[in-house]
Amino acid sequence: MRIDIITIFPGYFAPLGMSLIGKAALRGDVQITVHDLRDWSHDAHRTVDDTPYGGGPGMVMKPEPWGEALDAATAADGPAPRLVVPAPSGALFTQQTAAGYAREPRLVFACGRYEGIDARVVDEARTRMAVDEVSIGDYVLAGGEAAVLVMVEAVCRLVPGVLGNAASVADDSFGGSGDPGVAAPADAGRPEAAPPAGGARRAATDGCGSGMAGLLEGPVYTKPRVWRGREVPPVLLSGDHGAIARWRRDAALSRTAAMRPELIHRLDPASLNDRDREVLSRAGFPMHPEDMAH
Ligand code: 6GU
Repeated sequence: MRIDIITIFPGYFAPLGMSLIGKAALRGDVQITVHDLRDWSHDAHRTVDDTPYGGGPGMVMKPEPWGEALDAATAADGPAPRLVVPAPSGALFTQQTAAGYAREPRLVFACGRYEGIDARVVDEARTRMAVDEVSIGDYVLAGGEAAVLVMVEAVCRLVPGVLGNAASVADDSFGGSGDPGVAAPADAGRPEAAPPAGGARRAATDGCGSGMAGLLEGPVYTKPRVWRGREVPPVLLSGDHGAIARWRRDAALSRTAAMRPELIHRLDPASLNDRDREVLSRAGFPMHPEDMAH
């Protein structure tokens, strides 16, 4: 996978040289290039912003440097990239979005600052490439850079070969959607936009892959068996893989019910067995199928 990032703060992306993604880049599993938007400005001050038409506070990023930067990014050989524009006004970036992006051969991230980028840049880009405007959550950052760091990490760890242990992807909270062996819905990779017809909101996960899809991960333990008087749950030492899997599912259901009750309501009732219903019922969820919103 090839990723280009366009920003006025190239130094912001130094962390991508570290850890998992840094090693993946050294191996050539991902190729990440960071570009300084000011390289496409044409005045001595390297200006990239101007005052907003219609008045108002702050500055707006000028279209000309962005147009030239995107021309350069798309002029490269190979498939047309998908352009990702981080913005708090965008559609929500989810694990499903990350899984879709991980299957793209090329991504270009365009980091806005100030009050945003002149809207004609995205309009014009849409005439020649796929464009997503994406938010990472309901809070406002000072610019797109931190959001792009988050998205690049979420995407790259799903690229085959990047993560040491592919099985751990399927067990993640929101896991399963990253499983490269599992067919994706046709719209995988599109950020969560309007709710699907019928008013039902799509689940945080795509519901495919591991049996834990749609649930948060429960607690994990390592040696020593007793630490400061606290024992590891004995079932984890039992060697009974069925009992361990069941314990982990109980823990995931309880944690999800406590932390993210809305995720319980998005579960497919058909994916729940009697034991699941018992656990959820103890966590305060009446789990008769007819009670469940889906
Ligand atoms: Cl993608 N950008 C900015 N500036 N703020 C955000 C965001 C993005 N996602 C959440 N807040």
